[in-house]
Amino acid sequence: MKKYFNKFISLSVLVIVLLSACNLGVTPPSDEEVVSDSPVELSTALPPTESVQHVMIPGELPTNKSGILGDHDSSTTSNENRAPSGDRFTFGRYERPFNSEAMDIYFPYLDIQLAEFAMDDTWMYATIAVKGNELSSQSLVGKYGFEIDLNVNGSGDYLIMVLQPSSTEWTTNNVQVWFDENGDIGGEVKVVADDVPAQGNGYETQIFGNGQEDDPDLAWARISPTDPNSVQMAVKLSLLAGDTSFMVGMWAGTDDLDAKLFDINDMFTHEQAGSSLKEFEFFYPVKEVSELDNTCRMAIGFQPTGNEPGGCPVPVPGDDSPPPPGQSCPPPSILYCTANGCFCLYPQG
Ligand SMILES: [Ca+2]
Ligand SMILES: [Ca+2]
Ligand SMILES: [Ca+2]
Ligand SMILES: [Ca+2]
Repeated sequence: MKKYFNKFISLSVLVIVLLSACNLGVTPPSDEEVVSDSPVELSTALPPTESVQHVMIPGELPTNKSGILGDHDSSTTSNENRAPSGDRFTFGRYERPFNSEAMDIYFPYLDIQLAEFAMDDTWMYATIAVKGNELSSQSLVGKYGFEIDLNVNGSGDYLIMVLQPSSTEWTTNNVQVWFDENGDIGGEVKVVADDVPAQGNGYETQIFGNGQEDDPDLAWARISPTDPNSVQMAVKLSLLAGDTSFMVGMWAGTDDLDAKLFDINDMFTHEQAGSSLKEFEFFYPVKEVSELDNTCRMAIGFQPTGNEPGGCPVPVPGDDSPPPPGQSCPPPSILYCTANGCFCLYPQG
């Protein structure tokens, strides 16, 4: 039913666009423009009609967040050509905002510092704040996105991505939504690297950003008007088809952040991918998987136990992780806020 409704809306928009185009066609030229009165020339001078008529545009983000999550700051150890922690290929966790092999170039615009998720009646909003460049302002020339695991089984269902956001106005330009229609993401063992690299096709179905979407208003992105190092994405809640409890993990990267390469740790071996941690001496440095950062997945709409596949750990009852003073945690711990409050997560293992 919803599908037909969307089709109806799309058709209506098309009709409106066509009508607008017709109106343009019969608008009398202004006095200065009377060069030719040939109707043939007038019709060939029509502007292209492929620009999309948007009906719904996101506004400001809700102040109430459904989840807040810190991520490791690789700038603290970048002069040693390594990440401080948070890079565990086997478990699908990445902290490698560095170039391949030498790891002597650190990309602050790929280093996630804080991720936030929020919802209102119409939209879900994901915010990714990356490391600021202390020497100069920087362009966010990476890809930024988030994965949604609807049934909390560790296998991502949707990937929303924006490529090189450059505007502080909401735009659908360079925004993509991908779906894993055949459900093969995660391979044999969800989240965890498979023993034998899988031959899956990742998020193979693009449902937005290819010019053939049912809903031209489904997904948007902008750079935060108040923070040049924050990317904001807004996607209609209708994508979730009524689901209210799910997992969300955030990503930043370049070539290796590719819808078809999910899960990345099933497409490469650990040897091929390398590691950004010198403690993993057999795998250091990063090799075929580089210029990449992600977060653990935060629980949205429910209180996590910490056992959700790919989910962020949570303190066990009785654990006295101190509540973060003023929403910041002492390194190397990171902040995690769920429906039940905030705590500091310390690196495990
Ligand atoms: Ca990370
Ligand atoms: Ca990071
Ligand atoms: Ca797997
Ligand atoms: Ca697939």
